[in-house]
Order: sequence, then C-alpha cells, then structure tokens
Amino acid sequence: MTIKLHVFPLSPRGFKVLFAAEQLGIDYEFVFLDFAKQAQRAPGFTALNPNQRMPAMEDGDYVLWESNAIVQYLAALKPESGLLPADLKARMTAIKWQFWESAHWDPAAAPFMFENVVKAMFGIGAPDPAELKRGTDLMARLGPVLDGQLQKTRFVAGDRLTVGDISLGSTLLAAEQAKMPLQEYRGILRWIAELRATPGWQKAAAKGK
Ligand SMILES: N[C@@H](CCC(=O)N[C@@H](CS)C(=O)NCC(=O)O)C(=O)O
Repeated sequence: MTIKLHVFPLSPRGFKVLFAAEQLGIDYEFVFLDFAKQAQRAPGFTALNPNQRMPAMEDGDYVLWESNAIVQYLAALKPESGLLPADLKARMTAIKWQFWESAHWDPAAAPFMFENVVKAMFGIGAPDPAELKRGTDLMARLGPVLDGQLQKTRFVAGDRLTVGDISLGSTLLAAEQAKMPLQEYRGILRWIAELRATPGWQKAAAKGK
C-alpha cells in the first residue's frame, strides 16, 4: 500500500515530510491539503488528525501526525539511507536537533513566516511589528547555537545528512521572503545552500509550484 502524505507544500512543516520522502526515494501519494479551502477542518481530515493541522501520514491503517515523527517514520523505512543513524549516540544526536527544532527553533522562525509570508499569501493583513520583534529576539538567542554547530560540522549531527537537517532546514524554506535575520550566520547560510541543492529538496520544492 502506498503511503499518503497530506500536505500544504508551501508550509515548512509540510515541506519537511516531502523533503524526507523525496530524499529517501519513498514511493508515496501526495495529497494536497488546501488551506485556502480550510481542508484541515474537514471531517475526513479531522478524523486523521484531531488537531486539524497538517502534515499527516497514512500508511495503510496506520495514521501518524507531527512532522518530526513522520520524518523519523519515513527514515526508519530506509535504514540504509543513514538519515536515522543506527548507532544509538549518532541517532540521538540527530533526534536531539529535531526536538530542539520543535521546541525552540520552529517557534522562532514561525513569526517571520506568518507575518511576512502567510499574511500576504492569504490576504489577512499587514505584518505585526510586535510579533516580528518577538521572533527577532528569539532568533538572536538561537541563531548562534545552530550556527555554532554548523561552523564546526557540515551537517547538524556531523558529517552526514540526518533527520535533524531535514527538520531544521525545512524551516528555512522561504527564509528570504520571510525576512529571517540570518545574514550574519555563515555556517547556517553555507548549510542551507547545500540542503537546497539536494535532489530531495528540489523535488519537494517542485510540489509547491
Ligand atoms: N507540531 C506540528 C505543527 C503542525 C502545524 O502547526 N501545522 C500548521 C501549518 S504550518 C497547520 O496545519 N495549521 C492549520 C491551522 O492552524 O488551521 C507539526 O510539526 O506537525
């Protein structure tokens, strides 16, 4: 049975699972979840994810939501990829960055995406300076942490691409349009350029066009 991924592909959290699936070469069905039609609130989708948020995954009768859990699930289907390393310490280092993304980095990146990209996309008002200031303050604290790692290693968990890079990199899908203050972070800029050049990123980005 083909895995179904329910995604609004212009959202970093949706893009994340497409990037993982494409990078892994997983055969999947892309189900476009149309935010413009509030498809996340439809009864059929609510039955899959009671949070009424995407992404969600179906693998036969098995349903999974939370983007980072989906990324791990997909990576576990292809252990030979190394995206979810077999070695316990290497695996936990990659997963640590996914937790950090979910708990810290995503809340810092989200205000820029919402205020500068989503509001324009759906015509729902002007950017709120207080929200952008909140994002700027959060990112000033977190940017050096991510950049510090990427000044030392090619990818977040070392010299190989892992689920940590998939999760963190996807938050920067539209970093320029979102006006995220990343210009000083040479490590982050070098790394995101490399991620954007991967076949998985390119194919996932094509889904948003
Ligand atoms: N922690 C969740 C967050 C999912 C989430 O917030 N998705 C947003 C889009 S980026 C959504 O579906 N929003 C729809 C809504 O709030 O109505 C994950 O990573 O999967």
